[in-house]
Amino acid sequence: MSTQQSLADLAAALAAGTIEIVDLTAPLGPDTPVLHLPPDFARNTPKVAIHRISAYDQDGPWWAWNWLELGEHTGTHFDAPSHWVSGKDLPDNTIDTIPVRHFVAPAIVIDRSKEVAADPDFLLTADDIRNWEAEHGPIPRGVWVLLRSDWYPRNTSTEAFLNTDADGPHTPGPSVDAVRYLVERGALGFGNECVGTDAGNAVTFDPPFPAHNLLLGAGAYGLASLVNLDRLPATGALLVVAPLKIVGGTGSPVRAIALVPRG
Ligand code: 23J
Ligand code: MN
Repeated sequence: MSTQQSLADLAAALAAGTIEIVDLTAPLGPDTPVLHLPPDFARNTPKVAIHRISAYDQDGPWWAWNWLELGEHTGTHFDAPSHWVSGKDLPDNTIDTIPVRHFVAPAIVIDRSKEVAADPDFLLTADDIRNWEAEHGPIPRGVWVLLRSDWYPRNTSTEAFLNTDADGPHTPGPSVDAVRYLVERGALGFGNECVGTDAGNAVTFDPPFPAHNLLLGAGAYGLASLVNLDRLPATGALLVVAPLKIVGGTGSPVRAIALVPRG
């Protein structure tokens, strides 16, 4: 089959609905939960603000438009390698220099929603990933590895989403050995439904924040605050995640979508 035919077949399947497009993006607005770092690190991202410039009024009789106050690491977003000190000297490490071909890539989904329902501190281990591979086959290089936790319905409440008590935040993520294994397998990146790629208590890990430290340090990427992972198959989805081309940016909100075969 010619590559031209492949693309024509894709367009036909999209038109016929045999390939569905699933939105993996949370609404981006004043209610979007943002990360609160531990008190030692007092500077945090502000909440999203959407400022009206005009709305068919005296400031613009024929047009409506807004300007945004928006952190790079806000809502459904992409972590570039330059976000972490471990990735600061890598080539093409800022959000505007990442090769565009990395914005279209397959995804595999590891479902630990039952375990997370029983334990919000759940950590995905390397053995979990190896067990997934025993069932579904080896994870190819250059694919997104997504942790389905069914955490995303909590994103309508900052309190439920961050799930913080006196001991800190309780949200699921990868263990250090899981992240090491993903790097070894050549993953394009890791995606989580929570506010960041790392688990809530990852500041206590060795190294701290392993999904940030080890993946970004290896030139891989992160995706945070994903939604609708329960609508993806374990294998076979194709992700399109296009960040803004922020000059020197360390990350960006994205509109993340998945192409999923149906029927
Ligand atoms: C800065 C420091 C720690 C973390 C994060 C950012 C994120 O989760 C992020 O959005 O990259 S854990
Ligand atoms: Mn981030």
